[in-house]
Amino acid sequence: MVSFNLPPNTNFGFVSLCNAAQVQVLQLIIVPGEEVYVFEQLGTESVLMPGPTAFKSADDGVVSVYIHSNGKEEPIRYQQSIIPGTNVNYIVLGAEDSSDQDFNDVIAMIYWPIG
Ligand SMILES: [Ca+2]
Repeated sequence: MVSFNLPPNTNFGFVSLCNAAQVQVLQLIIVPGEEVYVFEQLGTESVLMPGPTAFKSADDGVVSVYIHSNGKEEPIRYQQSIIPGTNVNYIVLGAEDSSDQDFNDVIAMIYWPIG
């Protein structure tokens, strides 16, 4: 699981895609135990993991992503930046479900602002 510090009470966008031979399950956690969104999909060719694409961060701004497949948590690597010359913040992350270390089994993006 990885956690990110977004600005509090801010609308943000989210999208996830899978490239894996095993079902991928992603939890987007905004308030642990209270506000958790689950995305689940199987697909090897950048298949959209269907679900909502707009959310709002909570009072603490912390947003966490937990990804698992076959009951095993996946390691996640990510990069956070701002599109140069704008105020568009983005986080792109990749997760690995087995041993080939391509880290594309789930690719997801969080970005803000939206609207
Ligand atoms: Ca892989």
